Amino acid sequence: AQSLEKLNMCMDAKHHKKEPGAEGQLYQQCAPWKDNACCTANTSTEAHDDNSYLYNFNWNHCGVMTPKCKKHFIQDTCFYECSPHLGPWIQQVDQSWRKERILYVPLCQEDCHSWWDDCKDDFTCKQDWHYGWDWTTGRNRCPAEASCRKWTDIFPTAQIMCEKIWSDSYNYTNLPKSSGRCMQLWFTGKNPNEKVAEYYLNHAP
Ligand code: FOL
Repeated sequence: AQSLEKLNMCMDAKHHKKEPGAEGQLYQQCAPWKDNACCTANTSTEAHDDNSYLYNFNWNHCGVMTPKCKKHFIQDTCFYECSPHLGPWIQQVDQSWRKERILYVPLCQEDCHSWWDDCKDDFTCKQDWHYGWDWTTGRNRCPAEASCRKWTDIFPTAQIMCEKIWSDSYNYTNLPKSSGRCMQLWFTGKNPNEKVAEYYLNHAP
């Protein structure tokens, strides 16, 4: 039972619900999770807002992020906040803003590559977006020692971006969506990640 619970649970983090469940409506890109979600409708709306209160995070820290790039960060936010099937990858952490995090979630290759492809003409100043920002204005700015550079200077490959941007939340894989053995940020219809979580729960490392 202890293990079965991992197939349908929410992490103990900043905005997650205690237990997953249906939400009548979730906003735009978060809508695929509406039948079973760890995010509230409010969180799903905020996920789409440039000046969101979720983390006060500023995507436009090196000039305005292009819409085609931003849509992947919105999708990542929906995935992170709404997914009820991350149990196999949830770890305890000692952080001021959350008690649990995800670590090494196997990400489908298409989702990682399309994310990097759509962002590769953008700019950023840091590889790890979890740590080391200047928060003196209340929103993250590049610290003095980190100047804005081309995306590809900071993230030479899709793998480096997907793994490093959220300090190893994701594990890069060569697995296609069709394998059923990787997690999808983008889907329509029934959530395909439930079966993937079930697979990894029964094939624990
Ligand atoms: N998406 C995914 N896939 N995994 C995540 O872990 C994740 N996390 C966030 C958003 N999307 C995610 C949350 N992002 C800070 C920075 C980013 C952030 C949350 C918090 C922040 O306050 N950083 C401080 C250090 C805070 C601390 O650890 O005490 C900093 O130094 O910049």
